[in-house]
Amino acid sequence: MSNLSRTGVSLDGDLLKEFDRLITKRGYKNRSEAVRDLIRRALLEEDVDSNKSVVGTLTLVYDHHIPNLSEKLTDVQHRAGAMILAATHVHLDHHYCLEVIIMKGKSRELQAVADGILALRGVELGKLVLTNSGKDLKSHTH
Ligand code: NI
Repeated sequence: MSNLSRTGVSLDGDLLKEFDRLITKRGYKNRSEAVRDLIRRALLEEDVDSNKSVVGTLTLVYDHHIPNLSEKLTDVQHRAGAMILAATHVHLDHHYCLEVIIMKGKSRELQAVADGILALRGVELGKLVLTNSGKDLKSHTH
């Protein structure tokens, strides 16, 4: 980590107690790391709301016996073109498939692709997680 700056924060005692309880529960070793993560998350949300390029993983579970669903899923991904970086498919059981699709692009475009996929009949569960490369928000100390 370069350019390490220190800052102090005034907090109500009860609020600090609640915060300590939360960070212990989440497994943070110290307050600094927890505060850094909260700041990163807030900054990322800002990015995600903007027109900046982000990466996203869409996880979905679907029933591959639904007619044409596999073809539709493939079509959507071909139409998304270069936004789709990779996709992994796991056959969960006789009916269900799990797919994780890794995408890169503007957040609203990724959201649109995800919405299109999640709206297909037979897609039972799905969640899009957006993040960024971490370039602007260095999270590693090594
Ligand atoms: Ni499958």
